[in-house]
Amino acid sequence: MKRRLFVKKATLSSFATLIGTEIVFGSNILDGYMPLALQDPDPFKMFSKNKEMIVLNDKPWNIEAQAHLLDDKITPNSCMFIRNNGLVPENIDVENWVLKIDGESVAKEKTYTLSDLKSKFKHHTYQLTIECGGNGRSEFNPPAKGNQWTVGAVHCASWTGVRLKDVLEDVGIKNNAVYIGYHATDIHLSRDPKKEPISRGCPMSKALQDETLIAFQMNGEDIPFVHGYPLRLVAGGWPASVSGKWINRISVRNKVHDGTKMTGDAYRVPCKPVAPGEKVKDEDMCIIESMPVKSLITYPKSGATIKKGKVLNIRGHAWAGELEVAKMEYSIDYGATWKVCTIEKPINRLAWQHFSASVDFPQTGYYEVWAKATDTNGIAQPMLLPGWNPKGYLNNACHRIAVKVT
Ligand SMILES: Nc1nc2c(c(=O)[nH]1)N[C@H]1C(S)=C(S)[C@@H](COP(=O)(O)O)O[C@H]1N2
Ligand SMILES: [Mo]
Repeated sequence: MKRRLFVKKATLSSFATLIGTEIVFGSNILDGYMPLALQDPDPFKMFSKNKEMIVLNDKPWNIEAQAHLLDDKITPNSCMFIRNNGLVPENIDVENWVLKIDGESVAKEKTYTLSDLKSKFKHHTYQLTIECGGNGRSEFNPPAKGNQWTVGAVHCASWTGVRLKDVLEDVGIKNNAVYIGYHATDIHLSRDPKKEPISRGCPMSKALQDETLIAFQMNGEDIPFVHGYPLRLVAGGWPASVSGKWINRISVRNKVHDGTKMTGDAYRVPCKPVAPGEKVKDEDMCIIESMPVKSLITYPKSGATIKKGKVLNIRGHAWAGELEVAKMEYSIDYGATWKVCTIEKPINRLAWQHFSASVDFPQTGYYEVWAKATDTNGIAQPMLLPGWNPKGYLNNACHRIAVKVT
């Protein structure tokens, strides 16, 4: 009979630490065996996320926040939603990481190491609202396929990096440049190395804005692994899919970038409104650019109770894509009347704005507090679901919370 090889004492004790309790009969465990309790990765531990974050999918990882978790003015990593289209990169080699700038519209392609980027160009820091185009998808009817985001696929962290425009200037761009497209090191779900999970971009006008960065820091530290370490494109106010994570190449194109998820129904909506469920011709679909005006009540958490005669201090954030929020209002009577909230200026362009109000209730009972933002073009959030589209993008309907006055 073959001799049984038991798991080493040190391994056993590290298993016990990870599981958080003694492994009874652990000394009988065979070498090379992994306890079931450790086979299920814990995304909260793995990505340092708040335990109240909601996992929508584990392959790929898609995790959203809840409104009350987004109360901070600058979103911390612990409460930032995760949206992955593929598998996270394996074996990130920072020493040898390069960003290549190529494409039809560069004079001559050029590559930069991380230290080239950091030493050659001026650093800039901006707080940027980055919202998934599919945030709010769960409300659409007929339902749209994809992660059923409710309200938590938005964050506004502080990003530090170099301006894409400074790097492009250093490379030399031809007059016929139309669009940039990013490429990254994450892995297609099929594991086919010839396929990319996503490769999107933006027109030159957006690429050349001051706030469009090739970022290497978030909230003053290295970008967390799952949010794009070591290099991320950030383009605030546009669908978050433009903000490529783990980027190693940017192509300057002489036509609209045609990478994965730039065509068909992906991040495109009918150019003109259509009836729910209607088939839309490919040429009638338009790429989503600036995101619509939207807001979120982050305090209190929905379901709050308050004593009669007390005022309820509410607060939250509002944002409007490339624009600013000009007016913020709330209603406690389902939109029959609106009162104004205080709204702050953004800390910089493309950062969300903070609002607050003191709410009085006339009598005991059940209420809903609704919040409505209006942008500088005078466009307000709709109370009900806006225009249906095949993939359920751009739901900017008013956010609301339930309140009981007792
Ligand atoms: N390389 C790469 N970049 C990516 C994605 C991805 O899957 N791979 N997802 C995009 C989409 S659809 C969104 S909503 C945001 C999510 O960013 P976050 O995970 O940092 O919140 O990243 C974008 N950038
Ligand atoms: Mo997204």
